[in-house]
Amino acid sequence: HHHDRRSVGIIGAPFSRGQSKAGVDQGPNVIRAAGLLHRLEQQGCAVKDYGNLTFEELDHDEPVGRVKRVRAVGSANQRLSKAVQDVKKDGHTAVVLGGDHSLGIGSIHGHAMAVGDLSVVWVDAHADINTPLTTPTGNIHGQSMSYVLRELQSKIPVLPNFSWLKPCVSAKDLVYIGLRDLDPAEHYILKLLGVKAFSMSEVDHLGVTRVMEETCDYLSAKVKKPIHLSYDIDVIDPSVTPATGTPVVGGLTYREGVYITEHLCQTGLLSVVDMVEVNPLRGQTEKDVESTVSTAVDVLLGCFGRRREGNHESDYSLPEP
Ligand code: 4U7
Ligand code: MN
Ligand code: MN
Ligand code: MN
Repeated sequence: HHHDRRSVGIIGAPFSRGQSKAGVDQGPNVIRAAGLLHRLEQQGCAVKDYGNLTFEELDHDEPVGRVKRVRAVGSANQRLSKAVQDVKKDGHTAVVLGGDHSLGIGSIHGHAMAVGDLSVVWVDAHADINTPLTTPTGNIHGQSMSYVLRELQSKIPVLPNFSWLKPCVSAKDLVYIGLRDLDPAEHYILKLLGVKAFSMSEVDHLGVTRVMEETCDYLSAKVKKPIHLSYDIDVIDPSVTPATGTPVVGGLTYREGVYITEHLCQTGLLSVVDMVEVNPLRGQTEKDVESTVSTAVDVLLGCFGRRREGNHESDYSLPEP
């Protein structure tokens, strides 16, 4: 099983306006420079690079209530949504290289427009489910899930450049893994909606193996929907992936971080994968950046069949002397 040639469509989304630190827009290029495409091909994938999206610069983008750079984020996500729809129509598993996590909005929306109902696995130190009215920072990368959840629509005000967005995810189809830094409103929302969440306490208690078994059991209890994996590199401990905008101590080990994608790959349901919040300007040293980027690449390779036991092509044969 799983030795079919997977086809992967890569979208670079060098976008940073969902937060305020410089450098996260260099994510797509540093992840490519670390050899992602070549290594995917080496492990038997057919890879098509759709290149980097370009985003419009807006001169007037004043805060709307607390929410910062809302017009830029709205217009960028509309473009990303279209790009994800195109890649899905071409028949690929899509990989979105961020960029900040506000990109989750357009990526999930485009995915849902292309395939219909889907499951979301949000792997992150943070829940990114503040509403525009609860956000302590105004940064949209901490609000993405509230924009796409059907159950929260009555709590989301009308925002400029977001009229294209239709809520497209049900709370029962969402699972969080790795949480350890939630604002009170976010914690309240998770309890209110009964969202399935494996915080770092659950990872400690159950171990990552049972967390992944329970995640997949929960998501495929009724019908097997395509899975949208949104992977924020800050879920992994900052001792391993320090080059990110909002590091939080007490995160996943490298091994747990990679195990998550190895396990999700086995479901055969991975349909879109976001890799976000890699910021090469946030590392203290060259080594910090290298460790962060190479971990992001390994996490992505795990989505497409890389196994730590080793891999070989199904038609492999030993050379005859
Ligand atoms: B990330 C925060 F207040 N919750 O809303 C917020 F702590 O995409 C952080 O997960 C959000 O990195 C972090 O701004 C967004 C804050
Ligand atoms: Mn096999
Ligand atoms: Mn995030
Ligand atoms: Mn985060």
